[in-house]
Amino acid sequence: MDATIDTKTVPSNEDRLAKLEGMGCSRKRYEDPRFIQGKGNYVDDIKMPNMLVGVMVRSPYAHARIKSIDTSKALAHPGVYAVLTAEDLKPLKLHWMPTLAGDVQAVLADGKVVFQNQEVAFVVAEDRYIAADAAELVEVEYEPLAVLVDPLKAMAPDAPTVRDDIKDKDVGAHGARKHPNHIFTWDIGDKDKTDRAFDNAEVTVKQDMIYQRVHPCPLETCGCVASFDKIRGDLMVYITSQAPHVVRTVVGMLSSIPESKIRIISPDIGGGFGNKVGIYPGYVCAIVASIVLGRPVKWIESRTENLTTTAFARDYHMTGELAADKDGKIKALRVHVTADHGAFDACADPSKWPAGMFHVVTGSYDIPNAFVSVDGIYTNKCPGGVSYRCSFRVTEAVYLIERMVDVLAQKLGIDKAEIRFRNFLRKDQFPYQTALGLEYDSGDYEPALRKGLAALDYPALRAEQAARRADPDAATLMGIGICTFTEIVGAGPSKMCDILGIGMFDSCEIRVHPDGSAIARMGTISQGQGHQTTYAQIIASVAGIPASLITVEEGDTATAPYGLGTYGSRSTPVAGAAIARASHKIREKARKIAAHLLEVSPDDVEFDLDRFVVKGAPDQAKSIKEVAWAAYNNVPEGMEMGLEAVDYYDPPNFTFPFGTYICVVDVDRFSGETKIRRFYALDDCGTRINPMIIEGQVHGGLTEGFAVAMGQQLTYDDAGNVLGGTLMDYFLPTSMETPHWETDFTVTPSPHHPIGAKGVAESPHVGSIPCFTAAMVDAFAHLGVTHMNMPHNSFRVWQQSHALNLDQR
Ligand code: MCN
Ligand code: CUN
Repeated sequence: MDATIDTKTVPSNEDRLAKLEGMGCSRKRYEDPRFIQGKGNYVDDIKMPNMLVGVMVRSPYAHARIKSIDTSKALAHPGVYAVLTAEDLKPLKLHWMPTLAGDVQAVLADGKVVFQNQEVAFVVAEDRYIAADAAELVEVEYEPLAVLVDPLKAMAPDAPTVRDDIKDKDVGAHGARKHPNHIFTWDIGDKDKTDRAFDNAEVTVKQDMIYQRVHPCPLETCGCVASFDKIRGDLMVYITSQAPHVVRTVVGMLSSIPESKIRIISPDIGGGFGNKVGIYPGYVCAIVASIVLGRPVKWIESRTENLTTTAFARDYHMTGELAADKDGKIKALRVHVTADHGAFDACADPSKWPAGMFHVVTGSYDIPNAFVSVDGIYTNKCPGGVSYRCSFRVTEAVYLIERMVDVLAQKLGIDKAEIRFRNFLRKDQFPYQTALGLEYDSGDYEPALRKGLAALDYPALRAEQAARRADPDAATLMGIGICTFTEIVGAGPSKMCDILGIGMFDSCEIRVHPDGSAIARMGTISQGQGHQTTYAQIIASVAGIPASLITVEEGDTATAPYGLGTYGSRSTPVAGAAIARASHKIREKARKIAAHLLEVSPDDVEFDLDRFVVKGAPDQAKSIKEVAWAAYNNVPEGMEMGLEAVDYYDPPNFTFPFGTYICVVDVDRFSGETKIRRFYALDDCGTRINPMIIEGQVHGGLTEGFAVAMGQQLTYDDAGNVLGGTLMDYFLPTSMETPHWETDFTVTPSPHHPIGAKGVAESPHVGSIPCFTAAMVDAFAHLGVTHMNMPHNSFRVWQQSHALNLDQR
């Protein structure tokens, strides 16, 4: 089969095209009626007969030795069925579990606790209230230890040791360890060549920046309902997972139950944003409790548990350096990162990449030399996660390069748009090998930036800004931020990306029924992205079956083909390709059946939207509906009956969506209050399947970007207490705070994807955050400010104004 499927169809018949609702159509979301009416089916909606509920006992200390745990009072409480501690899990060898990053993590604290709210015991009772009351009765005696919260101090000789269990191991999953709190050093690029380019450079710039610790905040927290059938030996788990098949494999590994006897179901998921990729102790405890008690056990996190114990993101302490000539042409990039991974390295990255896809850090620019070094560090903070609407550390990478380009422009006095034009990769350079070993598939950056500058009348904005700056009495400062990012999504080629040894392919299975309707199943799982709507559109365009007649089902490992799940905007680049190819297989079989019915050779039959037509004889045709019926009673001699297809797609490369974002802010110089005057987001994700869903994804991603840039931060005090464990303290923007978004697009198809599509869902998050910072810094740039760390909340901005004496009326 050709790598590229020709889906250019002649809109010969508008009605038929409209009925198909194929690619390019803003089909209304099939999911919305159930979500809008509160008819979704989330994990906490699942109620099973005889179900018990588990609640975690958690550590108030960030670092402490456990001297004793007394569970007797809790066990004596009426309605309590079990209290699990590490001692109970030891005989099952389940008190520790492997992490996706090659480390181990305590399921329940074994001897000491290493972060605040760490899981210490699991109380199982008749209902949640009883379990919560009994959890209070578990008596744990702690001996507090010195706490390590600052990753920059972690490698000091006298730093407290976070991980006693591995303190003497001098090799970890990613190579040599230099200190008991050191996880890995990951280097990429040519250090000597890069150093030489710096030595010989006309200009160099250097900037430290902190990408603060944040947390994705899905409306639904994490949870599961585990149900073990003692008679049949079957385990069924309803779970909030972005990767149900991976969960099945991991549960199989941990429990020794064959995967054929494990069924993992991710029902409706109330947002994921990377929070639901990892495997958490609560899941393991609920499963163990169900196996031990022979009854279904539910575990659902509270909001605070979610914010403080599952899946942090960022916490990157970065130093960037650029070497350039006097005209601003970049010659080299050098980066060092200290990455705070918390107490266990439970980051959900493809196995071989301890810093994810951070090496996309050369961005949209032609940078001949680059070297990156990342040190992963243990601290007394929550482990896990890493992703938050970001394809594995891309957010950090884009932030760094976009900030550095601005810093260089400022040093040279070159306009920030102009310096980008001087360094952009040109269209004819694709496919482009970056200095850090990636091959960008396609891109066309210059027209995107030109379109953005024109849409906002950039020269007029700069003129207004200059006038504002010249006025000593102006109450507000004005800043213009530009971000011209390149994303990397679609993990990924199995030769580069795996999870626990399983290549990161994805899958699609389509069955066409006799009446011409169809069911399609994929290895991905929607958490709000609208896959049931858009996947059907791909099938409609390629196989000619109206989208409204296609049922899309995901998330049940008993029915869906194996897939690696939905995160890293991989669904369209990977599963989307499998869908197109499976649809194409359906179409080719249908063509043969049609030719048989029309008594001509298959070569003489053309596909036309939803039917097959004899070339040169348009009145001789068979609709896909007629062909579907024939597939079950009248197929050519020797052909198998039925009309179905399966495709497992291992992508040859990632896809590289890109965009131009421009932000205009007005900052009150006396109070620091900031208004986002305009935010323009141009995204290029190749072939667009559903423009309305893309716009919704962009709005959501921009809103999360706004949240991170302007307010979100998980702060820890010196004792390791999390400050910001509730939504009173942790900023979650509502429609009241959220600015108005202006969206735009260009289309540069991916040359290797069967329908030319790239992912889009994370681009707005990745691209907007540096854009907000750029705008904030730009407001103060004429005063020599080159960088401001996030979050840019009023207080911090006021501090900035204050330091510059701007708040003195
Ligand atoms: N799409 C399209 N045309 C394209 C690309 C995408 O029409 N060229 C459509 C897709 O068909 C799909 C949606 O846009 O319906 C997103 O597709 P894609 O970019 O492939 O991303 P995924 O489906 O893999 O979604 C994952 C991504 C991630 S990683 C995070 S984080 C995030 C995001 O999706 N979490 C979300 N968007 C979210 N949206 C909601 N509502 N909830 C979340 O938890
Ligand atoms: Cu990166 S957060 Mo999304 O991959 O689920």
